[in-house]
Amino acid sequence: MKMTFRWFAFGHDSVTLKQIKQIPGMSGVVTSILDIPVGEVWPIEAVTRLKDEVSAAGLEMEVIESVNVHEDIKLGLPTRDKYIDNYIECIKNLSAVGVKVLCYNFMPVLDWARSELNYELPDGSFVLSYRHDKVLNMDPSSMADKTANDSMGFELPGWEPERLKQMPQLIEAYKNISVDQYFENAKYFLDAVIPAAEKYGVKMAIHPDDPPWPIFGLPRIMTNRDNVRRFLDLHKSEYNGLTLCSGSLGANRDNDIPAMVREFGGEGRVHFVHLRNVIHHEGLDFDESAHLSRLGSLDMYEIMKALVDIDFKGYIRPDHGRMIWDEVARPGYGLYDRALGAAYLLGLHEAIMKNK
Ligand code: DNO
Repeated sequence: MKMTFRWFAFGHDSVTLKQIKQIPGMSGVVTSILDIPVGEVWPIEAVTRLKDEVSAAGLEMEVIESVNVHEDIKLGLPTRDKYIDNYIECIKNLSAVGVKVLCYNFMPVLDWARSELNYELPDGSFVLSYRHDKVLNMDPSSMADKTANDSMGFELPGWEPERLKQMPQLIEAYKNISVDQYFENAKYFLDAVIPAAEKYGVKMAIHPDDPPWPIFGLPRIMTNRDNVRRFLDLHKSEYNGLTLCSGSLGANRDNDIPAMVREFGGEGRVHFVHLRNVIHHEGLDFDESAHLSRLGSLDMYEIMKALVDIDFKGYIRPDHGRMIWDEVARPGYGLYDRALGAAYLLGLHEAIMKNK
């Protein structure tokens, strides 16, 4: 497996490629182009520029996270075909510069959701946290301003201002879309895109819904083992795969992450793994935490063990870190705690390998 690090290109990150290169065991970065509006083609020139910048730093760029899916595709509107064609063009251009895995999500309107971006843990670090009641009481129309205030001036992936401004109308547009219809819309997308992914050698890896339960009455489908199975069965191909995110799926204490690694990874359908820990509280509430098993509710050893047992050959990355040592960075994506997370995960990996 290859250890990677998420990096926001073209001036969108406080972390530099030089710093990432110095983290022990890093093979490459997972990146994207945030400036291109969702639904448009990523031009070959921009993609090549990105690849050249990453290569010059001595790092690989084999995973992209994300090329977002236009809402018209998710809503199943007649205009979707144009956006699907553009999506395929993106896959083609990314393949031309050596991209092997494309992480994306099929969450309606919102990407991930939290009630706080800077919640203070007892150790004085700051993390993303989720209080279900607070999220339910959030006013979608004020989210753009709140997020801009809380995110230290960084644009958050999945919370782009242009997306947030349309939130109330978009939520309304989904009112009559059932979960079954939503799966149908996903199937239409997959049936068009997966043959192209096969042709260009880019494995699609859908990210689970974060958190993995419905919010704002929106249909959310990537939430548990059965729904992941249903999604992967919509189009049976190795190229219709999964980004297994321990923290997203793991927010629901009923989700057994090592079992999912064994089932879906064992079938060759997991191409990318996000590794982070969460602390479960009452009901659906949770906080993100440091990566160590004993500091959260997930057993990271068991997850890594499952990856070793299935001989996982894909990419992993330490997901969201705490904000520590007074770092000022994009919430969840500072340098220090993710670097500590990577070192810890590689340590687990080495120990498990030596005990095999
Ligand atoms: C948040 C991320 C997500 C993820 C997308 C993938 O930190 O895990 O924004 O990148 O859902 O499409």
